[in-house]
Amino acid sequence: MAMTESELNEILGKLPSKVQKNRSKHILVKDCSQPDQEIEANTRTIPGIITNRGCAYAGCKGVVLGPLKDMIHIVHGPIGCSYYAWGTRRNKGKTEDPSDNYLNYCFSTDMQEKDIVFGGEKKLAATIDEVVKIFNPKAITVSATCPVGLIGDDIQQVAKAAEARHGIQVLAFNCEGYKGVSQSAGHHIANNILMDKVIGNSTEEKAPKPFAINILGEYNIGGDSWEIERVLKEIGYHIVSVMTGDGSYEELRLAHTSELNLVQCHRSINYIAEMLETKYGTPWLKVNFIGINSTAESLRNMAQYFGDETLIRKTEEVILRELANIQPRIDQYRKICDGKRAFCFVGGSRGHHYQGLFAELGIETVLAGYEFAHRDDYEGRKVLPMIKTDSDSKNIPELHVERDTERYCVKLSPEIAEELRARIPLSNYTGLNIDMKDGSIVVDDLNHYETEEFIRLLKPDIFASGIKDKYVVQKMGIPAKQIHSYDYSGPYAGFNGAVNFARDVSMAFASPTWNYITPPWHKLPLLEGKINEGGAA
Ligand code: CFM
Repeated sequence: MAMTESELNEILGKLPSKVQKNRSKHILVKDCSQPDQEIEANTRTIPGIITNRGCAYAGCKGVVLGPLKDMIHIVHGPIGCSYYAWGTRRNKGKTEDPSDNYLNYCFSTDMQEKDIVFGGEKKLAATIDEVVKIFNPKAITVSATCPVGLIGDDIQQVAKAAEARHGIQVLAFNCEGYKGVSQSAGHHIANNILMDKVIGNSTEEKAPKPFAINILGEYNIGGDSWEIERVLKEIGYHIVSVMTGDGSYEELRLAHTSELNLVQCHRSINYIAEMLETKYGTPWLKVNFIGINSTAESLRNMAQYFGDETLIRKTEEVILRELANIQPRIDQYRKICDGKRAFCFVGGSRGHHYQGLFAELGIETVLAGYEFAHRDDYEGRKVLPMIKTDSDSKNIPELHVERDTERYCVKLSPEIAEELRARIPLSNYTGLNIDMKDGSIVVDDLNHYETEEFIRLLKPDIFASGIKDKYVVQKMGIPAKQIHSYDYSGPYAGFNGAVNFARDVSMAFASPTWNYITPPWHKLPLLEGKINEGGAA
């Protein structure tokens, strides 16, 4: 069931005119006859609107830095910022020596009122010293939360002095929560410093094995990366580093030695991908390891890039065996799922990535979108030159990298590169919009009011989103599939992950719980209000 413009206007019509004007630019009804539908994204949420977005600190420390298991990540700020980020993003990690893995810890300067009044620099320096004394880590990160920027603590200076004292890298990130309009700003801040100070910070010049790759934008949520790596290693790839799921400081330093960079989550890490290409000449390939067909296609594209006959043959062998292994189980679950309709609204990449997996189970995505992605994640990288920078995006320093005079190396001849670009997404991402069906809805920064209204009108069978909105959805009698942290489940990536996802979604449909809930539209009030913009009479 497609949505009409008038139904959309019915939803937006309840809002004050200024808000209506703003929100209408963030929502589109897919019209296949218009190839370049625009959507506004990465702009401020209107104050007062209940958004699902996070903050810059969440994107920097929580998303990009947090999964680096052998570094200690100190949060400089009040304890709440640490506590609520402690273990909630299920980025798993293993180390041979368990004492080299700090993922289960929570390090905070626990700023108090007196630190806000008199400054927190001394406390931060003492925290770094204490951390070194107790744990003796290879490297440390310091992430600033809102008050740090407001009171003007110079964390860069504190980090520099600590580096001199301890002889290890101490990286400071000015990722105060308010630095951008969402966590997206924090991704960019983290990307810049990792690129500037860690990646390539090693004397190694060559990977020890052929087919050396980095996996960018894969965070090992619920073990996703392990399932992807299992297959890649069997095919014959040498994984230099994963950024940053189950990732390590040591591996990151070697990332310049790879021959290809895979990009899973474009939103959070396209900056590093681009900078690696500029500095070392290593192209990146957009992959999607969510969904059976996308996984197979990504593997085939990788083999095409290397163009090695043995690798191509092995890729086909592995795909064939994996498909034979999972297809009977997928077919069983498909019987439960077939014909259902989903909303797929996640942070920055999964709103797109999960649609193929839903389709493989017979589930159609009727509404999708991102909390904080940019226009290129919707419309494709072709819009990059058209994106205007506003004062919020100017807030984040741009890192200008240049070609490394010694290490830059052309990986493909211009003719082969051009020929490949016509066939595979080499250094390109075409975005979410192109894959949406006619009449489906694309919403940027979906808020709670719109969530309820879209559910009431379109009545999806399942709502794939996150922890912030799942209870609202469930109370409306609709199963919610949490695809940020997967609640207690996963992995969902790769071939075996697809079976886990099919099982969990089928369980959600088959649960008798929903029979006990009366959706609110069965008992709606008869009186409806309208906003009186002239004020009360
Ligand atoms: Fe990338 Fe992510 Fe996502 Fe993201 Fe996130 Fe996440 Fe996400 Mo939650 S890095 S943009 S900032 S794929 S934590 S692992 S699920 S919002 S869609």
